Amino acid sequence: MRPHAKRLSDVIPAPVLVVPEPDVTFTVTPDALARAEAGESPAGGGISLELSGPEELGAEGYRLEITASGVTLRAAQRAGLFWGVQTLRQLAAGDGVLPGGVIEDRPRFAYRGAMLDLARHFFTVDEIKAHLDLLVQFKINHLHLHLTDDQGWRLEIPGWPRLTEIGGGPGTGCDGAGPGFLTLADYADVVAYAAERFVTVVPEIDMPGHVNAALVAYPELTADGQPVAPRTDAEVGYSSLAAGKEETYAFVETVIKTLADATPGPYLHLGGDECLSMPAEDYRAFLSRVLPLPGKYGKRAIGWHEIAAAGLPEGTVVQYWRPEQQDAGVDAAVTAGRAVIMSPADRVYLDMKYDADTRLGLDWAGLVPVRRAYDWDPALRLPGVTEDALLGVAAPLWSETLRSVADVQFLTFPRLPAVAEVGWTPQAGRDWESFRERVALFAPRWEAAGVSYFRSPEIWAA
Ligand code: TNX
Repeated sequence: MRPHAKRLSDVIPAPVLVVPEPDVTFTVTPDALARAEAGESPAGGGISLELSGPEELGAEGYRLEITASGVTLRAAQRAGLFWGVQTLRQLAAGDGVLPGGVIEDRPRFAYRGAMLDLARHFFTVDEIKAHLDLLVQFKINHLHLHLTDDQGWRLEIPGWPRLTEIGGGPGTGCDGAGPGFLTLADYADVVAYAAERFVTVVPEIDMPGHVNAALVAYPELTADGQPVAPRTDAEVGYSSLAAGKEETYAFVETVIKTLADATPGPYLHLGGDECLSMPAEDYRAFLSRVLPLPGKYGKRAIGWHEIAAAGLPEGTVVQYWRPEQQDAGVDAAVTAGRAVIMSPADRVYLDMKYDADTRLGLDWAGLVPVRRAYDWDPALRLPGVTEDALLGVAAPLWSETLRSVADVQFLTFPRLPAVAEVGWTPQAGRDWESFRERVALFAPRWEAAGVSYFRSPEIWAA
């Protein structure tokens, strides 16, 4: 692509309002930016942070003014200042020169999420933090951790030590890749690190399906009390908790209470997907007892959209994912007042291959090139599920085929920036050609930072 002078609009996600002031620039230092990011006021170096209005830009909005004599960043809340600094960082990339003018910005949706699957392959605290640092640059504000599945159980639960002794095993594949688990202290460390960056951690314990690791650790949780074998393959849908056993509910309540106590954020994700080995009435009976538990401990339940088959307590959030299930009762949940997170696999699953040659990932929901992740409107995806019902948009990354942080980055970039813009920028302010040009500018930055992004031919000529 032809090199061009920096433009005030070269930001991802695209801001709501950009008014450039031609021929005006201001130069910032990395130091001043770091102080601004830490919320230090005055940040020095000509950057001034003001925690005063504009109220109309909401809890995460900000107003940025760049003149020849300095930068003024205003927001009603500290989160807005933090997102404003992410905008500044993108504009300053390279030489520190900021193009002059005014930006006014606020998100379309309150929930802009990314999910990392620690169960199929474990990632350490440091790896999770480094990943988060890359996500917040695009104003992602929820980090969903998929902590348990058939192949692994990755969170310490006091009183149930075999979960992590046995369930902290290899994950998918028999190459020994990916063992480990988070102690509660590790989890608190991640949660605190995220909170400093205005990111809410959403922990997921998947139930009543995807529980083979728990059943291996505690055979008393199986329907007949018989031991089951550990699994490292990528099959889904074969395991379930026993809906008819009281032990099940004692276990589940301990887990949910542990999670609620450890999680300052408002959400607990209870999974609920792919319970293919459980009769439908057992599934509903299980959920009718379990979905109210987060509320009992002061939290809101989130579940994959299969939970819409059950009665949903007030405050429950439904996360839509399966492309072919256009009519899974999500619209009825919305009519009953429940909120929805949009994660259609054929648009935002970061573990889908980009193209037929992609060496990682899956293709059960089709190929997801960058433009496919970008060019859609979450408010038009499901009949009866319109803008007002949407809490937001989230991009899951399942880790069956992942073995390293480089693998995570390869599937995440540049698709996550596309999804971040879907979640932040008003639909009328989005345009693929514009996104393509803006995301192209990240190649040298990712290269300098050692981020192994996918050099998509949709964006970069071969
Ligand atoms: C479906 S998405 C699953 C996961 C797999 C994923 C792979 C969802 C709620 N369940 O168990 O890892 O497909 O793409």
